[in-house]
Parts: sequence; C-alpha cells; structure tokens
Amino acid sequence: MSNSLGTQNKLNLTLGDRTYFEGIGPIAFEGRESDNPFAFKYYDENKVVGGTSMRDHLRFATAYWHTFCGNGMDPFGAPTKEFPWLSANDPIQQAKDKMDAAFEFITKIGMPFYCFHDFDLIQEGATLTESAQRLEVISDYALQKQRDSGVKLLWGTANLFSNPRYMNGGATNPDFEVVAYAGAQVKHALDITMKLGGENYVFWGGREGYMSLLNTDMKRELDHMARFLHMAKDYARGQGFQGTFLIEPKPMEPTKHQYDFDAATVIGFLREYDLMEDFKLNLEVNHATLAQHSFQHELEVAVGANMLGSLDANRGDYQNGWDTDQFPVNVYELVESMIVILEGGGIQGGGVNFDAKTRRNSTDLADIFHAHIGGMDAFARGLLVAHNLLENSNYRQLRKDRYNSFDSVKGQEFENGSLDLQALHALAASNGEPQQRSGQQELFENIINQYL
Ligand code: XLS
Ligand code: NI
Ligand code: NI
Repeated sequence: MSNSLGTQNKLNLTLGDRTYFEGIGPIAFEGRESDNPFAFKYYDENKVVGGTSMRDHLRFATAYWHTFCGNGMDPFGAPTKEFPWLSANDPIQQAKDKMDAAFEFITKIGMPFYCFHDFDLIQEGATLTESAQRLEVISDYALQKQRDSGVKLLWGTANLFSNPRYMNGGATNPDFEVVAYAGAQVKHALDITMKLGGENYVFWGGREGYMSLLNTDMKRELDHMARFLHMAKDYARGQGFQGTFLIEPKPMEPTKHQYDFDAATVIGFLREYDLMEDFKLNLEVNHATLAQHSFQHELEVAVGANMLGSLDANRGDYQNGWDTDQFPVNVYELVESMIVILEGGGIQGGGVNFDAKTRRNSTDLADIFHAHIGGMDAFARGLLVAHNLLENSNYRQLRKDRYNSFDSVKGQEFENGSLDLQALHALAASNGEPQQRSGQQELFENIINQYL
C-alpha cells in the first residue's frame, strides 16, 4: 500500500479532485501488533493514563508552516515538494486550497489543534491594509472549518522575521517605524487568534537579537522588547483574551544571538520587566539542543519557575547540531522529558505542537502522515512509560532519598532560613568529614530502560 501512495496522490490531484490525501485515513489506533503503516501503534486518544485521556495529556497540534507551506527549499536548492494546494495563482484561492488540505490532514490524523503564523495562512499583501483584509477573509474561512471539524487553535503568532523589513529585528528594530509596523502586524495576528478562539499566543523572536554588538544598544533593545510585549498583552487583555502568552526561547538562527536565548534567560527577562503573570514558555526540543541544553533541562527550568506553557516537538541531529526540525523518535529521551512534565503537573493550557518538517527528499504526501504518526506514537509511548515508571518503580523514592538529610531537624532549619553561617560551622565541626553518598546515576538510567 505505502509504496504507490505518493504517486497515486499526485495523479488524483491533477484531476482537480479536492481531496488532497486520497486513500489515506482516518488514522486509527491499532496497537503495536499492527503492520499497517497508516495506524497508531501507541497513541490511543481515549486511553486513560493517570485519570486523563491521552488526547488531553498531549493536546497534539499540527504546525501550519512546515506541514502545508514548507516546500523543501533550502539555502542550497529549489523546492522539492509540489504541494497541490499551492498551485493556484490567486492568493485567496491558494489560501483556501491550503486550508482545505490542512483541515483534511488534521482531521484524518485526529489532532485536536493546529498552530499558525499570520502569513502561513495567506500570502502577505502589498500593504498593511491589504494584509489585514486577506487575514479577515481567511480567518472567516478558518472559523467555518473549525466549526465543521471541531479542530481548535492552540496558538497563533505573527511572522516578524521573513519580510526584509525585519532584517534588523521586529520589536527590537533600531528603526521606530519598523517597530510600529511590527506592532500593527501583531495586532492583526492577535485579532485573528482571538476571533478563532486561540488558547494561547506565541512570540518567537527569530530576528530579536544582534548580528554585531558594535552597532547594537542591547539594553535599549531589551527595553523596547518589554514595552512591545506589554502593549500586546494590554491590548489583548482589553479585548477579553484570557489565554496565555508564550515566549519561545531559541539561542540563535537566524540571528547570531537571540535575546530569548533559553528558558532561564527568558524567565529572567520576564521577571525583570514584570511580565511573569501573563507569560509562560513554549519550549522547543531542537532549540534546547542549540542552546547546549537537553530538552529535559529546559523543562526542569520552566517547571521549577511554574512557567511551562507549551511544547514545540521535534529533534535535532547529534552529528551536526543544526535546527533540523526532524520529527521526534527517541523514546528514551521522551521518557526523560515526560517524567519532568508529569512531575510538574502536565502541560497546563498548552499542547504538543509538531514544529517539525519532513525531510527535503521525503516528497510523497504520504510522508506527512508517516512523520506525524511516528511523532505522536513516540510521545504517546513516552507518556505511557513515564507514567508507569513514576507509579510503579522506586524512581521517585530514590531521588527523594538523595535529599533526606534535609529532612533532619538541622536540615529543615537550613531550608527555612533559621540557620546562619556560624551555626553551619558549628555543625560541621561537630559532625566531622561527611560520608560519601553515591549519586547512583547508572541505577537511575537503568530504570528507564526497564520500563521502556
Ligand atoms: C523557529 C521557531 C518557529 C516558532 C514560531 O525556529 O520554532 O517556528 O515556533 O514562530
Ligand atoms: Ni524552531
Ligand atoms: Ni517553534
């Protein structure tokens, strides 16, 4: 079945058929014994895990940009993917075709949510007014599609990085006119996000940073970014938006240095500029690795500050370190991540958005299904293993025991601040040399393997 599907799809579509993924879906759960490549082996949306369905634990979303716009182009080569929904010349017709394809895919794969940038939905117009009109038209269309399908918007965002006007930044551009333009664009993006019942709104600052510090007033740019975020937040709250604003950290690419470097940096920024109440983090796996962290690390930092908002799921490549945005497959690492997420109380209000793209040479429409089925199954398996491990192994106890000396009288006094340095000195003098206590890393690592 799978060998001929790609060709089959292309043939059907040249006949003008409005079904884009002919012969595929809906994708059902068939279990790990199934050999059907178009079935879930682990993701069973109604399966209850720790009192919550898999669907509600994971809240999967499709990323509009990679899946319906990403044509395989790279800095070294032309597009490889001829998406049939992009063939119309008229931008409005093209946007509607693309949305038909998007909702066909999203409903067939069974994702509850999707995410977009403003100009993923429709090509930007020649003027701000024309762009706003186009967004109006396509968001009307989206509203209808959402109502018909039950698919919801996890988050919207504004693309403040592709248009050449943003080459020196959006909110942090040294030219106030560009900052104003970016503000207008964010206003429109917020308007359509609210109109479509978006549950969150994302800021990813791909051009908010510097290429050279010689020409950059960093403090002034950071002040501007904070001012901009306050304005956007005040506007949306004034319109009744109750969702969460999310900042997506990334240390670099396309800019040499991006201000939203990693979770810890963003939290520090939000705290400094009094934005902690309304903002949380949208963490992306491959951005963590670009920042020389594991995803697990970024999650720990966010959970520790009660700032975990949502996830962009993908993976990098260990051999080259780029932002390759591949679909997640590494279950061991996903278990490590799901442990942190479950221990942190789950993804509250966000979801798992596949900010991932099929490879440049994965050119069949069927590949889009394989990629998402694989990613959803990998996350589902990670969730199942992490839940089982937390409930049934001694993992929690082992980790807790490492700190049990703080449960002693003096340890508690240290934690609650009632010991001073002199008291610590007296304690150490009477205790003598502390006994060695093993960190037992290998034992911890083995528990994950055992539950896989
Ligand atoms: C790029 C980012 C981007 C955001 C949304 O690296 O991941 O896709 O998720 O602007
Ligand atoms: Ni990314
Ligand atoms: Ni992302």
